[in-house]
Amino acid sequence: MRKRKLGLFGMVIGLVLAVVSTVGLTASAGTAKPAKGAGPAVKLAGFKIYFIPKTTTIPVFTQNGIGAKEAATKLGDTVTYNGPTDVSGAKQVPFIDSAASQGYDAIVISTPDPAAVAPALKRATDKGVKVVSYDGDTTPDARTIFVAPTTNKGIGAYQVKWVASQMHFKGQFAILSATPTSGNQNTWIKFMKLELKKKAYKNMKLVKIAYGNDNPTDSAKQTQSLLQAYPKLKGIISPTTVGIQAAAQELQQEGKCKSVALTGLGLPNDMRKYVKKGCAKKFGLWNEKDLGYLATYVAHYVVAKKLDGSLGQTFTAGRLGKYKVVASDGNKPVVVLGPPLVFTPKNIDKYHF
Ligand code: RAM
Repeated sequence: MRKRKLGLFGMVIGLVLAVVSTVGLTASAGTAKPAKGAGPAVKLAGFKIYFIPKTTTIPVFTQNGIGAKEAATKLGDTVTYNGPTDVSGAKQVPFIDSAASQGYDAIVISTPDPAAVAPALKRATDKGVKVVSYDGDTTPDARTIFVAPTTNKGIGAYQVKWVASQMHFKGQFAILSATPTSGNQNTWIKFMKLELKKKAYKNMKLVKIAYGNDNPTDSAKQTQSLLQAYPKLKGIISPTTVGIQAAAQELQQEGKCKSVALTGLGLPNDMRKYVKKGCAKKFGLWNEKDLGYLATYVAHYVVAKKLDGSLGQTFTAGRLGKYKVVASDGNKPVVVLGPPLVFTPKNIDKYHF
């Protein structure tokens, strides 16, 4: 989480950046001149970062890529944004291998399948590439730091609270997730189940966890099946921007927006028309541009050897301010972007992403 005070480390980073800007470093010339008799030149910027989303076809990741490029411009680095058109860990592997063989300094990755990408990430690490995961984490041994959008516990608990208040703490509800291997969704679901143990939810029953694979067609089909199999269904939590949008469309088509409460994680631009029709009254997300921006700053500092995953290290991520490397909800080392944004019919028009 952010910390207010600028510590010694932040000042050192500030000094380094000041040096970088005074010597006018560009993306291709980020090398500080060594003093006479000193060791080899230390690269301060001009890093090549390969940014690999779960897929290039989901707007969330486009936003992450925009934020990543903004950060790179600020830092004097370059970002290549590329990934598969399917949501598949196996299909991310060629992108990881190509980053490693082309001499990239760092890979920033969100994966739908941690086990599928871990061997390739370790191969890349062996070649000297630094790995930072964000959004969809890898296995901890395959990356230096994970950049989380918000705390897992928080996002799990919020989604349960949002659905509960709309279904008056009573009745059956289901979860429509992404792929069954998706680490971020699985972790959030784990924390939803923890929240559900509280007394307040004793009259609510989670009847099914369905998987729409972060694919619009699969997600729509899974929503249809849920509505057929559970005619008394009172709520759906969809912790994926693809799932929640497909579920909203389906509920609207079936005329069930009033009887089935829908919540989860969605993009305001995807959800606006459904919110206006009363098909989603409260859901959340975070600023996806900022998430890509923060992950790129973390990758930069890892390559620059300013961050190594030690807990307690602090750094300044440009316009976002100061952050700290922490242990969060049983995972470490993690940098957490911040609390989620909550969208309602009242505020949805303030958000345009
Ligand atoms: C989808 C993806 C992504 C997740 C969001 C909430 O876009 O699964 O990983 O963070 O939903």
